Amino acid sequence: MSDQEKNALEAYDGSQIQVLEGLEAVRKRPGMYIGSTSASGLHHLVYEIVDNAIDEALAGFCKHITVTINPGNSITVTDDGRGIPVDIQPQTGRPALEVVYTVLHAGGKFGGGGYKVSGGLHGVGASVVNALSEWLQVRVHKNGQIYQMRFSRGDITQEMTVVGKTDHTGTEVTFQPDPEMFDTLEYDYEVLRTRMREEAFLNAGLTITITDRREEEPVSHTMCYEGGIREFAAWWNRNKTPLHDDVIYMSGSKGDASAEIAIQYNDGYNELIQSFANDVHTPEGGMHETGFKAALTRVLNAYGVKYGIIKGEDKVSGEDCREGITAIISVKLTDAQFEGQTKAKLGNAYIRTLVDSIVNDQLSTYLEEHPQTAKILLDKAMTANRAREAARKARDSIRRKTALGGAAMPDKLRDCNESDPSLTEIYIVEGDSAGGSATQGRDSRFQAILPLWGKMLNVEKAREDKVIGNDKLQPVITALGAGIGEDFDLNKLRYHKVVIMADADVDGSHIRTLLLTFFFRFMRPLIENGYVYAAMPPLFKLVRGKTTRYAFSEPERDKISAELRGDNANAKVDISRNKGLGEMDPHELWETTMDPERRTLKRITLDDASRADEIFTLLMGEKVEPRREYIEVNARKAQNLDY
Ligand code: 1YM
Repeated sequence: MSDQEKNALEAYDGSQIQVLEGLEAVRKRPGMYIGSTSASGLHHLVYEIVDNAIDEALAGFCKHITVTINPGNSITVTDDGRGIPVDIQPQTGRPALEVVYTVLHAGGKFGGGGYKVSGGLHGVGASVVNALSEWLQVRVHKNGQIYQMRFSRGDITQEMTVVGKTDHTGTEVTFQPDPEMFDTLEYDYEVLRTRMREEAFLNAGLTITITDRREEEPVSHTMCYEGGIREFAAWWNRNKTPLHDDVIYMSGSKGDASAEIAIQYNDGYNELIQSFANDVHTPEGGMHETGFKAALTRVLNAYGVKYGIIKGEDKVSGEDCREGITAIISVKLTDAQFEGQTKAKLGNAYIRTLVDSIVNDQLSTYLEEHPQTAKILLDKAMTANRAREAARKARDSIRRKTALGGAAMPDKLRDCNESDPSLTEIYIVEGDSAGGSATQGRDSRFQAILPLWGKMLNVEKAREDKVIGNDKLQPVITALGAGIGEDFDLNKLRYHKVVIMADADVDGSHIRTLLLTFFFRFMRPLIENGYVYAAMPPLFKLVRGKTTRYAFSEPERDKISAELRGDNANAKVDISRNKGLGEMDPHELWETTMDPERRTLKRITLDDASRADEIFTLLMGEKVEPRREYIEVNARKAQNLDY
């Protein structure tokens, strides 16, 4: 920032605040302002307050932000910036601090003359949090004084008052979300930590400390990344094997807009592009991603042709160029337009041109200066290209076989009679003996059984052509009937419930993980549309006399045991731990695990695909150390592996 700009910012005081709307609107329709009143809305409150502190950091005045979850789930956010202005705002005759917290859309963000960059999507700010808080207290350290103000549900309960002296500047906000407004009041430390980590990566040099004080022993993490998004890209690859040591970093700006890009390839086959606009994640992509992809493909092809690596017609596709890529794209702009279903896509067309030209120029230069890395990337793209060709042939052959008719169904499949997919289920069962019980126990009108056995291919390490050709997975692909990879077509799916039935032991969780990895990588719409389930066999069987009951957890076991005893405390209740699916007789398996009236099915969701990618990579990838660490840390949870 130039000195002139700094002076302009310092001169900016309460006078620029604009008054737009009342706060009752927020309490009437909270969803309009924070998306929802579920857990996501609850967490959103924190982001709103933190956004203001981050803006202060972007303006160059704040170095350290803290976020604390207090006992009782109130939240405290502090920063060491200039402190919210406390002078009287001429338009309203009220202190600026009061206006910021009581008037909707108040704040420099909307005047255009204040901060250069704003979150756009999130700009609704402090007053919204105030309106939705049972109580809120803000303290401003400024001019050697501590100014304090308190509110309840948006109404002032304490006018701005000087409560003490101070030797520094900054803002401290504590709020208690209003139980009348939210479905849940329980903050999730990991959710907040993930978001704060992201903010720390996106704002190089900013320190963020997050602390959970709800338990006797506080938990705390301090994050500061001098390398910014370079470190972010390396962090995503931390459990993978990078193909080049240094992260490729590019940046540039035009007018008010700026962009940074960081790239590091790994030896895997997946594409991970995380893009942000004004620190807001844009999972649906948009113009910044489009510009990036176009330039990446162009530059790699141009380099390949120039040095005779790519010949004539053998150009590599965009997908080939992105195999194994981890890329972070972060753009900042004053007039961000968020589009799409969830407002998670950046629409400003000039950003495409900006990112394209940065990548075009700087990646070309990088490749010229790093011929070894250039060769690795070109080789990777060309191998991807050949594999894609092989996969296409393999898919074609599957398609031809399927087109020839029913003969193509796998031998092991015990199909059902019903043919309307919306009414049918397929149980993919671990092991032949469990498969046998399931086949006998099922309702063959609508339930199909496909047994799988033995050690399966680790799909994390295999390309699509290998996966299609694999003798364990081919029956799954054929039975589901919807193809694989880019050919995958939900309309052709033969069963609308795909149930993975495996034991609750280590082998079971291994096969479950393998299948889920496979679905995640090659049939993602299956998970996204909620067609995949895990069967939940009971953990305990309780018998008293002629009565048999099943329990799915230890607390439930104890509860049922007490129920069976009734008034008779000494009655004998036989409790056994279920050993495995294979040891249940067909009737038992039906009763406890397959009967739609009585079973528990757990739907597998992927509300955060990148997190799933992380866990899959950790569990399935090549590095042993992080996997062991993960298993150790999650040893307690591992008993019922949770996706
Ligand atoms: C823990 C939350 O809100 N920090 C914060 C907010 C502001 C300022 C500094 C600030 C901004 C400006 C000048 C300016 C805000 N000020 C306003 C408004 N932390 C937190 N720190 N001086 C201080 O915009 O130029 C809104 S937010 F509108 F009053 F200027």
